[in-house]
Amino acid sequence: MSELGDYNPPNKWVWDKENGGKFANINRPISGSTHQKELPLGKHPFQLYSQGTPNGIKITIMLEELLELGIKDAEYDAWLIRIGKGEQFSSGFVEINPNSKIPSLIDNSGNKSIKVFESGSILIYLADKFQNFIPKSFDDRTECLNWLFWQMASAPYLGGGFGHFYAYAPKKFEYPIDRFSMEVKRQLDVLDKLLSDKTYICNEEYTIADIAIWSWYGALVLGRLYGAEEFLDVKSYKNVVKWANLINERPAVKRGRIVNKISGNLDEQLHERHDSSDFNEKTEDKLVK
Ligand SMILES: N[C@@H](CCC(=O)N[C@@H](CS)C(=O)NCC(=O)O)C(=O)O
Repeated sequence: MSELGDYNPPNKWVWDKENGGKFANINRPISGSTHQKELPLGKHPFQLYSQGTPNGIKITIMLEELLELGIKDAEYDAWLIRIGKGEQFSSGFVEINPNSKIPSLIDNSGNKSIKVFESGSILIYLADKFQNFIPKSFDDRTECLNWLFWQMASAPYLGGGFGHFYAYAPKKFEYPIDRFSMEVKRQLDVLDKLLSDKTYICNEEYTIADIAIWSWYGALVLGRLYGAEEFLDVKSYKNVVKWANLINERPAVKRGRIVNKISGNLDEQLHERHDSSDFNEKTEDKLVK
């Protein structure tokens, strides 16, 4: 790999398998499965195949929020897909999501299985199905979806751009870190201004837009992403911090954010969730090795 500034792109790009970086062993320029393996199947209506990343926890938070409301039909099995080990490239996973990204969901509650992938699509699917966490009026629903899609579009800057170059790239390069810090701080400023006169993203109603944005920007300002609190001066976005702390206290969020999580403190990891009682038995023995 060349130093920054030394690279002259060849006429045709070729795949360098040894290019280093945290995800070099799983990144490939081709789609499809790498190995034959069926996905496990549990007893609940929803089968979630995921890892507790910011995109993954959007769904476990949403399902826990629905269960918190007493909606038993939202019961789910959360199976761990270790993306660092390439489990998203199994034949079973690719069958539900040809794009090989977590989270992916199967709804087995009806006559036929429904496959749902892309975290934003899954959130809308669950919100529409259970008529919760999405505004009822068309105008308010549109505003909620504006912000949900804003988040979907911002994640590649925060995660794929800033997070990748600040935390994961094999070397620190000023140019990309600078470019993506600028954009992430601009997005934090957008949120800070938005939240200056409202409790939640869409006024006084807690919605899937809050769930999606909290999972990324909430985690960032609470110091849980990339160790970048000081670098990005996250505390200066006071309205975002206040909103993030408010959502952090929700019981469903406390549960949902640890499901399928395999990093951090052991008491904040529940590798798989098949029953509400799993949260009480969160011991080392329950961790999937
Ligand atoms: N837009 C997708 C992005 C999903 C995504 O990037 N998932 C990451 C983890 S957060 C993943 O599965 N990475 C594995 C890989 O890239 O091979 C969504 O929101 O569902």
